[in-house]
Formats: sequence, C-alpha cells, structure tokens
Amino acid sequence: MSRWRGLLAAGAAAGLLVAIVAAAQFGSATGDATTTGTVLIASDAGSTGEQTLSATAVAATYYVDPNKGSDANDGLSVTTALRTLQKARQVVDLNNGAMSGDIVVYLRGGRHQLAAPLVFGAGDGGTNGYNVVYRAYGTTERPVVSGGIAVGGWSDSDGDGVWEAGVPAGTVSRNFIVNGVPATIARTAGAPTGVVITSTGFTTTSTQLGGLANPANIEFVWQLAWKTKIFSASSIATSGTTTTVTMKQPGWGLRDGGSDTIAGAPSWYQNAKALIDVAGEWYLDRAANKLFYKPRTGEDMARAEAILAVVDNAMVQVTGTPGAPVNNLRFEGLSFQHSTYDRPQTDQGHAGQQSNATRSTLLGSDHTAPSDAAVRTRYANNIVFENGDFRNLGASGLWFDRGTKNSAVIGSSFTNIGSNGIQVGEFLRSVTAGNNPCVIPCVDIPTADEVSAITVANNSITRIGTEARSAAQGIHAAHTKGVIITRNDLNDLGYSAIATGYRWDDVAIDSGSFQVTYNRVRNFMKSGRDGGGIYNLGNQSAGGSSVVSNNYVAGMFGNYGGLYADQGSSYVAFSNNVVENMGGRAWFHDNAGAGGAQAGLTASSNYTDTSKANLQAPFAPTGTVVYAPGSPPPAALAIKNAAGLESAYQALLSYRPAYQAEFATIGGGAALPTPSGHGYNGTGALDFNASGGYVEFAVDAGAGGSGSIAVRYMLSVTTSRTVNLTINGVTQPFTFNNTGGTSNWVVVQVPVTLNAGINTVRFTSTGQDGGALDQVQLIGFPV
Ligand SMILES: [Ca+2]
Ligand SMILES: [Ca+2]
Ligand SMILES: [Ca+2]
Ligand SMILES: [Ca+2]
Repeated sequence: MSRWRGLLAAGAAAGLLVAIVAAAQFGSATGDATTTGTVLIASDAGSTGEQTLSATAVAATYYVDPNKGSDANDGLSVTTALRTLQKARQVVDLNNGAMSGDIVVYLRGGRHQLAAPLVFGAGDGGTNGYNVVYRAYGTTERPVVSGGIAVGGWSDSDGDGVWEAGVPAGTVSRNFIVNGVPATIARTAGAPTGVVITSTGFTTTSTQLGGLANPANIEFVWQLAWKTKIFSASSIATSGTTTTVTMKQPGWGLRDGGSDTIAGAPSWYQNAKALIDVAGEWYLDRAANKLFYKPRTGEDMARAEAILAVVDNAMVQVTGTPGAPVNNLRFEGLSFQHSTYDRPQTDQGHAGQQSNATRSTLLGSDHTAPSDAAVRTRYANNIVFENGDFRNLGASGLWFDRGTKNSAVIGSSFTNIGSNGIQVGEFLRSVTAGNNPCVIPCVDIPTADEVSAITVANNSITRIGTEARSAAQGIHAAHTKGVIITRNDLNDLGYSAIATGYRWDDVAIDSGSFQVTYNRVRNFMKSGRDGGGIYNLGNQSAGGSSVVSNNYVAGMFGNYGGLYADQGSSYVAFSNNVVENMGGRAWFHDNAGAGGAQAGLTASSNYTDTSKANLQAPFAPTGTVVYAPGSPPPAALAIKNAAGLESAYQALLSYRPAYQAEFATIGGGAALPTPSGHGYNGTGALDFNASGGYVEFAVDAGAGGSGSIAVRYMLSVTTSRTVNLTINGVTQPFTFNNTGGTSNWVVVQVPVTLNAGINTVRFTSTGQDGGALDQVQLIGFPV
C-alpha cells in the first residue's frame, strides 16, 4: 500500500527500504553555510537546498524558537517565531482544516521545554492527505524536546565534593542529566546482607538501612534473569541487629507472577543522600526540595547544563479516538529527551515482567501491560518519526500503541533509555489467571484497535534498559500485524535485542505477518539470561506467516541462543541469517514445543560458526552451513556485510550530541552574552572578549581514535580571527571566518586523534576577540 505518498519506496517486499533522505542531521557537518535562513527559505519554495521528504507543496510554515521566540508572535517568520510547541500546536489546529499542502513547523535549535505532556489530538494532524510536519530547522540545529527543568544555583559550601541546589517545591524525578550524560541515582555497590523475604518486605542484617533519611523514598532493585523489579519502602525499622524493611503496597504484593521471582536479596538499594560516594551519583531530597550531586571529571557546576527530568512518562502523546484517529503527523530531526519514570517510588512500584512490561493495579486488577514510553501514539494513522534522537529517557523510548497504523520510525538513534527502545503493539494479560488469557481482545481485535503496518527501519539502538538492564529489549513487537523491522543496528544490550510476540502458547491470535530482516545485532544478553538476539514467543500467523531473514547476529553474553523460538512459536521462518560468536551458547534455541506443536516453524539456509543448537522434534533446521570461527563462506560474509544500517544512515553509529560552549568551563574574561542573531543551539554562545579568554570542553571520545571535532560558530565581521585550539595540551591555530551575518552559523571540522574517555578541548584568544562559539561535537567516534 502507498502509506507515505511516495515518501518511502515500496521496497518492503524485498525487505529493503530505500533511503530518501540523507542523514545530514547526524555527523555530516560540512563547513558550508547551508544552515542560513536564506537557503531554508528557498527550500520552502521547492528548492532542494534542504533534504525534504515530501514533494508536495507547503501550505504554511511556522517557526518555534525556544530562545528568541514569543507566543505573542504570529509564528510566520524566523523573526516572529513562537516560543513553545504547545502554542505551535494550537496555531496549527486553527489552520489545518482544509490543507492545500503540508504545514511545516520549524523548530529552532535549543531546548523546547514541556511544562506538561505535549498531546496531539485528532484536530492536530494533516488533512486532505497532507502532513503536518514538525521539523528541525536546517541540518545543524538540534531542537531538543525536553521534559526537564534546568537546575542552577549550585553550591558546595562545606567543600565535601557533593554539590546542592534547590528545586521547586513538590518536584519529583528519578532522572537527572548533566551535560547530556545521565547521572546515577545514589546507590550501594552491592546487596544488603542476610536478607529474608517476607510478605511485607524483607529483613536484613545490614545496619546502614535503618539510619538513612527519608526511608519512604529508598528503592530496592532486583535485576533478575529476565525481569527487573524496583520497589520502595514504606518504612524501615532497626531493632538490635535486624532491620525490617516494609514495602509499599499493593506493589510488593504484585512482585511475582509467573517465573523469575524474587527469592533473595535485592541487587542493590538506592536513593538516599548518604549513598552518594561515587562521582556521577545524585539524590533528590523530596522533603527538602533539594538536589544533591557529586560531579564527574570536567563538570563545572557553575556552568554545567543540569537537567532534572520532571515530565513523567509519555511527554509526547499522539492520541486520537477509535472514531477519530490522529492522521498524518511527521516529526523530523527532533531530539526527545528528559522524561522520567516515577512509578518505582509509588505504591505500585515497578513489578517488572517479561519485556519489562509492568504488573500493576492501575488497570483495574493486577494486570500486566507494556512499559510506559516517553513518546506514544494511540489511535493514530500515518505518523512518522525520522532522523530522531531518543535519548536520556526514563521509561521506554517510542511506543506505537493501540490503534496505530501505517506509521514508522526511521533513521533515529535510541540511547540511554530506561526501558525498551521501541515498542509496537499492545497487550494486557492476567498473570493470576495463567500466562495466556488476553484481558483485552487478542483474537478478533476490533479493527480500530489493531496495530498494523508499522515500519522500524535504519535505527541505531544502544545502551537501552538503563533502569531495567536485565529485562529491556531493543525492539519489542507484540499482537501486531504487518510490522517490518529492517536495517536496524542494535548493540550493547542487557537482554534480547529484537523480540516478537507475547503469548506462551501457539493459539492463533491477531499477531503475525512480521518481517525481521537485514538487522545487525551485536553484543546482547550482557546482563540477563534466557533470551536471544532475535526472539519470538507464540503464534505469528495472522495476516500470513512471519519471516526472520538476512540478519547478522553476533556476540552473545548469556544463554540461550542467537535465534530463539520460545514457547508456542509457530508460523515463523528463519532463513539466511548469520549467527556467530555465541560464546558457547546455541545458534538456535528451540523451546517452541513447550507451548505447542511448532507448526510452520522453519529454519533454512542459515550460517553459523557453532554447531550447538537446542532443538525439539519435530522441528529440524535444514541447509544449515556451519563454518569455522573467523572463516565465514562468501554467502555468509555477504549477508553479514549487507546487514544493518543503509549507507545514508551509517553516521548514526557514531552520533554524539554536541557540547554547548555555554555549559563548558570558561575563564580569562570570556563571557556568554545572548547572541543577537537566531539559530544557536542550547541557550547561547561564547564571546572570547580579550586576550586570554577561553572555553574548555571535557569531551568523551569513548574508545578514542581518529575522527574530528565539528566546531559551530558565527562571525559577522569581514576580518578573520584566529585563536589557539588546545587538545590535550597540544596547541594549533583555529580561524574563525566571516559567516555573513549574525544568524549565519557554520560548522567546521577539525581532524583529531583523541584518547579513550575524557579529553580536554580548549579555545583561547591570543589577543583579539574570536567568533561566537556555539558548540563542539565529536564526529566519527563510535558510540
Ligand atoms: Ca484542527
Ligand atoms: Ca557539599
Ligand atoms: Ca554510591
Ligand atoms: Ca550553544
């Protein structure tokens, strides 16, 4: 079907999506001046100066500038931009009744702070077949849709290295991000001792617990085999050598259900000021409305960008109704950051189940439903996220929920996500009535409620499951039809990378006809066990059989198998996959027979460097080619090399957010005036002022190596200006050239070789002012 009006090539049958848009947003800064308003205005008139997906006319253009805009403006030009997304949504709603072309809302660089969830309803989408597009302005501006508040006014008056700052009364948060990097809730290194689980909590011989302040906010974390559970105390009391932890209810009563249950001590406990001892740990004292933090190397709390995530869960919602879905919305080039996940400190706790779904009484009983997500669509049609950056989020990243159809997430990165990266579909089950009964229909799902024809393509997913390392999955699709998961790169996961299905028998339900193809899956099961690189549960026959083919799966850290057909798996064909470096585990783990007859379950022409397979008759792979480790035959090598991101999206593998000059360390008379022009990222830019003025960045180059530093700046005088650029103590000149206007920012790449971990990058004036320095960004260093 033509879902995107020609925006995407209809290559799904071959498992291939053709990239229409260059991933210019990521790491391809070129040093030319293509970010100027002139070019963009031309592109609005149909020029190709900007990579635009749609060939349709633009009926209206609006601008949102979080630094220079005002909601009293008309929003129709860069100089009369609106300030908030909430206002832009209202303006669009009043003007989209009879569209004659797309409506484009350009988001300027900076942090677009949400005071409350941003909710798009049926009146906010495109009409007459056109789209409403929320798009980053230019290729080097990075608008951040943020559910957080900036925290300033830090002090360390007692000099103990733990800094503190006030927050608004009543602030609740479990996610704190400094200079773009998540901080860690203050925690113990290990488990309490002598733990005995009881119906009300547990007893322990660890005496520290009894002395901690604000016991009702202390959390206990169990990282189990494939579940993560987090509960908080209602009270803690010590008598003699025994400390009794009483947990909040009803959460503690829901702690189990199914297997993988709590039997012993929590893995650690967290969220008390006394537990701050390692750099990067933080604590929010909810009673005193104070935030405490022990800075990491290179963080200057007088300057650092300190963001406390305060919008709980779904900070962006696309929510229609069964009779009136939201249609035709696109989000292009946007970063979604700073949602939090408050539930572990509530009475419900986080009673995590498989796929980090959550058991709770919030849905009327003790039912299990998918994990919450920062961005969620429900009763929605033709919703597309492209070139996005989902980062530093409390729960899951993106969820195509009930009633979402013909939608996609393409060319986006998912990093530092609390729960799953991407979820597709809905389920609700009762663990007390057995694993399988569906609380909501899963056979004959009402048409309006179906989740179907979702494409997940060319995304990079890494370091997800920061809250639920042993349970979170890169991509989970369940109770859906026609889902295409293709060309994604998944790396560094605690549990299964791609998982489909959520039913432990082979009863045919409205689930199936999925394609998991051409993905590259690396380094998974690093925390949990009983998972796989590509994992399926249950019958996948609805709408036709399902396919897992041409994937490259490598680097397994815990059992059971690279490809895993779990209970009830049927009508899934595994073919032409390459599975290697399993660390002694099986290339194929078959447990399908435990839940059914394995009808339609096949494995053919797969390639692997291990002969180990766990199989249950009558299932038997055919045509398997086993080769010696390191010696794949040409056919396997071809599959391996073809898997993963298409070339236009390769830059996602090294995409790192920029470091803003205004949050770095400055000195020598340098200052941070608000730039007079538009289009800077973050909240400002650096002015060197006189000789000796400097800014110093502490940049994390990961494993280090060769790459470049992309410097974004503006200079609106005709004479070039040269400063010293000192990288790890070695100095070279850096010249700012005239960019032709105070709103014209350019990006110049400086080739560098960096050490692993933190490197220092300092710009210093040598006698005259420099340009206005906006940010630096590492290019080409794998994340
Ligand atoms: Ca409307
Ligand atoms: Ca202190
Ligand atoms: Ca600690
Ligand atoms: Ca900046």
